[in-house]
Amino acid sequence: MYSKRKVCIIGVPMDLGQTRRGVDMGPSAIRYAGLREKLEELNFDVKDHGNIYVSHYHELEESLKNLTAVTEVSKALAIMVDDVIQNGFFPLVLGGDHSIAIGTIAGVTKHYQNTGVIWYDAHGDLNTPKTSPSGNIHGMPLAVSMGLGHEQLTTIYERIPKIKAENIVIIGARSLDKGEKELIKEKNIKVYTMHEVDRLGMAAVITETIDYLKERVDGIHLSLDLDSLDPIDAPGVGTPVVGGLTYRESHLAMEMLAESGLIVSAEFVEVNPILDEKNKTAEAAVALIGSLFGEKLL
Ligand code: B3U
Ligand code: MN
Ligand code: MN
Repeated sequence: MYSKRKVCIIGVPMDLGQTRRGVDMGPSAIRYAGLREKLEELNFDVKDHGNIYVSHYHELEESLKNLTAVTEVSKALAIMVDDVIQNGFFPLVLGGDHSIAIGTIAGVTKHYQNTGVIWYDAHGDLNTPKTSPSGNIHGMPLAVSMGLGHEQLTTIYERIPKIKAENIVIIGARSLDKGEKELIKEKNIKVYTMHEVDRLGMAAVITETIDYLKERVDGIHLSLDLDSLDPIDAPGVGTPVVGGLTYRESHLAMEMLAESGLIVSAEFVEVNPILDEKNKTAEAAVALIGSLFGEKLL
């Protein structure tokens, strides 16, 4: 497990990276599901920084929705994450939609030369304004972190790119747009789609992921989109995609990542309580966070 037993929770009530309202309540739902208690049970020293301020003003730009507001929040989040790491805490960021990863990764990569990223998601989030079918920034954060996309987003916290293509592993993908598929091939990004998860099994996927990344990186950020899970296990997300990862295999993934000791930061995103069934998705997030922080069944 992590040498640091200190975790700092940062909520980002962001819903401007996509068009379905309600995901801004994600941080509250995850806290309500018992996040702090879970971490304290596991003997972590827990601090909760509260939420980053997100405005409710929606711009009506066509190509890149709410660019100004998303940029502002990303900058504020980057500063907060940077500060939290500086103070010796593990940053645990709660979304909010997945556009928040732009800020989280900007803050984390300040502290590592070669950050690895595990992108646990039904989607690739590798669109650029040119390839995006929606103009929604939550479909772009991984591309932005690779230095691709709108300058205003790629230049946050100066370092461009923040993440190298060879330091990324995507797990659970099953809804990739044409431009995303082309980018994956062009940059040779390592992706375990549902096909590979089914063929190899999650244990082998995580073993391979760790072996692949540990050679090249000095820390791994986990970016977990709850829509990676099957909608049966996580109904409260904005863009559910059938045929997803199960609750069980996701727990196994988190347990194996905990054992690796390589995860240095994490975010759990896209929980939308309005679309949820009795806080099931937020509860799944807390349970998975427990496993990521070393909770064992026995
Ligand atoms: N790839 C699509 C849809 C999408 C991306 N991320 C989510 N949905 N959650 C897009 O709009 O870029
Ligand atoms: Mn996503
Ligand atoms: Mn997704």
